[in-house]
Amino acid sequence: MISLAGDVGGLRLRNPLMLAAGILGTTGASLARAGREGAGAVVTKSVGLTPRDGHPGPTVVRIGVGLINAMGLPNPSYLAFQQEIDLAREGGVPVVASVFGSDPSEFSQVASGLVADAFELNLSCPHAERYGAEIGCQPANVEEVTRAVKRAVGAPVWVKLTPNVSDIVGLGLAAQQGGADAVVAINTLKAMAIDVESGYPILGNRFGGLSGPAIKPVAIRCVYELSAALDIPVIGVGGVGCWQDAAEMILAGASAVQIGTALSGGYQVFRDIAAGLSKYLVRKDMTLEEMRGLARRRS
Ligand code: RRO
Repeated sequence: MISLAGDVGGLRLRNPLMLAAGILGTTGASLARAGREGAGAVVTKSVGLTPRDGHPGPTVVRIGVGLINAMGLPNPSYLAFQQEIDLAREGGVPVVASVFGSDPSEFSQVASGLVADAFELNLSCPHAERYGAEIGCQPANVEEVTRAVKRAVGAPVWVKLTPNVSDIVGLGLAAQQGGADAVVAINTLKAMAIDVESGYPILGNRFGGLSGPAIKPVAIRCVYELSAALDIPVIGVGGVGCWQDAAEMILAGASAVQIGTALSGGYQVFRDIAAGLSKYLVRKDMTLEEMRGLARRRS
């Protein structure tokens, strides 16, 4: 089988497929299992300074084209999370800690309090007051937070960007300027669902983040624009469920691909996508490197 191994954002990966943040990323056991089942790296659920219960339920609603979640950053705090990262390492692949905070100093305190193979800065959760996209929609904030965490930790720093802006490239350039080793695009799209019988919004938080097949074209567009403008790698995420979706991301310019909502179909998705990509590369007589960004060169 053709090799899918490569270097991405400061990490050596056996394949470019990762478990996305927020999906099966709360326990070391489920993260380790993703590694054993074929992921090239795993990203934890986002953790912050203090424990949070998250938003009131319902926190997830399935709609025809994906899921809308409003979990609300539930987490046990970074102080209780190192043991899960250590357990996750038993999966045999790099473990990326997703961290959030309300300002550069909170982000730095959380990241420097954890030992992980890399950090993914959540500057993009679409529905949490004082966190995520509320600060991450301003390029100056993205740059400042990135620079502070880069100073505070020795490991690679990735920045996960929000698509809920008119100019995601401006955010990517800010992350790059702040010293990011990669950007991750995209987090969920701000969304809402209403129950027509009761007339009530379905989610406890009313608003949530849309993921799954519906957002893939938005993610592809963002990866395409970002990879054309940035010198650092772009890691694509959003609606990838099969090898063709992953191939589309890579053709748009992604150096790696994260998989989230599709895990509802089981961990097998990693091996299925890796096998499909390998066969595609053989059929096209191409390397992964040659495939990356091909759609840009053909436009
Ligand atoms: O916890 C959440 O509700 C959540 C997060 Br941190 C995020 O980054 N994206 C999302 O859709 N939900």
